[in-house]
Formats: sequence, structure tokens, C-alpha cells
Amino acid sequence: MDKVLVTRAVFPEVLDRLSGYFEVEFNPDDQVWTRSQLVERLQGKAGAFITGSERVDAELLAACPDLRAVCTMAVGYNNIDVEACTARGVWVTNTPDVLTETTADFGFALMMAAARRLSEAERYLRRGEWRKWHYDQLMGADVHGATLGILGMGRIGQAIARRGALGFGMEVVYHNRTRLPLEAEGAVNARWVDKATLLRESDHLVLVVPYSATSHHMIGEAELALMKPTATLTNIARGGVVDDAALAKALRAGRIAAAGLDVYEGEPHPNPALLDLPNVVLSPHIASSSVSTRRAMADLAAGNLIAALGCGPRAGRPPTPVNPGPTGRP
Ligand code: 8YV
Repeated sequence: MDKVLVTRAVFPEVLDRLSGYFEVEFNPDDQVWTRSQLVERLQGKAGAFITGSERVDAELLAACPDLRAVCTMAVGYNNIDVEACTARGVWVTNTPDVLTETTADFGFALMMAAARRLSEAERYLRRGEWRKWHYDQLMGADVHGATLGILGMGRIGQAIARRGALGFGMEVVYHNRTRLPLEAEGAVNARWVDKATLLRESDHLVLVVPYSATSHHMIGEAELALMKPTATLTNIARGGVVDDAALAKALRAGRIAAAGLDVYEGEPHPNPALLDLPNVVLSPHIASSSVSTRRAMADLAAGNLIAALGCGPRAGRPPTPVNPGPTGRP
């Protein structure tokens, strides 16, 4: 029986399922292991069920030669060096699709909360400052009928566009490296524009682009300067896509109106400059965290691990691979 490591705490039913196929070592206290603790625990393991918190690179692979599958419970895999895994014939899998709608719901919620100043309003009320109605109390920006900008038009971007166009009568503009086929643009009523136009035209800009060297600080001081002073910015992509220090400055100076953030540089320690600002809605990387979606992500990651290690009904054919596994070894 192969041995596998589950690096973080996960649903007990998922551990039970894995135990039907493997000898499972897990992390009941949900400790965030150091790199050397992780390498130590991976010795003799054929597979790893990981999350976005663990970094898998060439050095780790060299130190863990028995590893044949790295299965992350996330759609994003910027923490995994896929090329290095492919070179060693190690499967990489992720959990796309199952989280698309839930993540889009949350992105929309953050965007609306930022536009309508929801966190600010709640803090005001809790502080006991609400004494009377007045005409310009906590006035925000409308979402319905406004221009929704989307940077990164993959599955989640399109799901957000659908909400905006069909539910809120928004005009949708987007920027993506590759333009969607006309039909797909038509389905969400979206218009491709270059990045500068996207920044200039958006009333509410939502970032859904994967993190890579290319998308690092894709939104910084220069980009924020192009946005409308009344605009909001929502980041549900990855910390690092936005230069958080530049964003904090822009929010403080009123160069944009508000932001909604679920992801940060240096998670779980957001830039302190963001914490004191009234015009930013902050959440702790929970966009995919609905009961049924987190369960579906864990099930899919487990199914990938089982199949990648040659077990179960899909032996050798993990449902959502990122690379070709052993057949991709040069
Ligand atoms: C995960 C995410 O919960 O799927 C992703 O890429 O950002 C989240 O849904 C997180 O990465 C932990 O694995």
C-alpha cells in the first residue's frame, strides 16, 4: 500500500476515503509546517494532498524522490513548480470548476460591499455613532447599471460577468491575454478592451487573473492612477497581483473610492496600512469557502490523488490534471 501525506486538516470523511487506498499520515492539529518539517514528513510518501499554503519546487522534489503525485485542494497552483514536477514525471492536479460559482458569488459580494460601504457602515453602527438619519449618510456607488471591469476572463471571470450583465444590468468590459470567442463574449455580454481602457472605464474592477511572474503587481501605482476616483477594486485572485502598499496609498488619498480584498501579499499578514483604512472591505481568503464547495474541492483533490496513484475506477486518469504526469517526463 502506498503512503500519502495530507498536509493540512481536512474533512474526516475525506481522510476515511483516502485510508481505503493508502496508508495516510495527516495533520490533525492543522499546524502550518516549516519547509523542513514538510520534507521530513514527505519521506517515503508517494502522494501529497496539499493546499495553497505549501510550496512545491524542484528542491523539494529532489528531497522527496518517492513522490509521484501532488494534488492541491485549490484551483490556483502558483505554489507548485509544474515544470519541475513534469520533468520528474510527478502528477500535478488542482480543483477547477467545483468552486467557480461560489467564488464568483463571493467576488460579487465583496465588490458590492466595497461599493455600498457595508463594512464601514457596520463599524459605524457598532461604535454607537448612528444617532439620526441624514441625507448623505454613508453614500456609496451604484452597482446596477454601472460598468463592471474584469481582469482575467477565465471560468470565474465569466461567472462574475454573468452575474453583472444578467442580474444587475451592468455593462461588462474585460481584459485577458486571449480574447474569448465571440459566442462566449455574447453569452456574458462582454467587450474586450486593452488594459488601460479597462482601468479607465471600469466603475467596479474585479481581478481574477492567476498569479505568475507576468501578473506580479499588475495593479500598482500607475494602474491605480488611471482608474476613476469613484471606482472600486476587488481582488479575489492572488496576493501579489496588486501592489498592496500602492493600493493602501491610493485608498488613503482617495485616488479610488474603495476596495474589497480577499487575498494579500504576505498572507496571513496583510499590509498593516490596509487595516486602518475605512474604505476597504477585508476577508481572510475565503472566497471558495461555502460548505458544499469546500467539500467538493476536498473530494475532487482526493479523487485526483487516488487516480494519480493508480487506484480506484479512474486509475491513471485523474479527473482534473494540470500536467501529463509520468507520460510527460522528457
Ligand atoms: C483555496 C484558492 O481555498 O482555489 C484557490 O485557488 O485560492 C482557494 O479556493 C486556497 O488556495 C487553499 O487551498
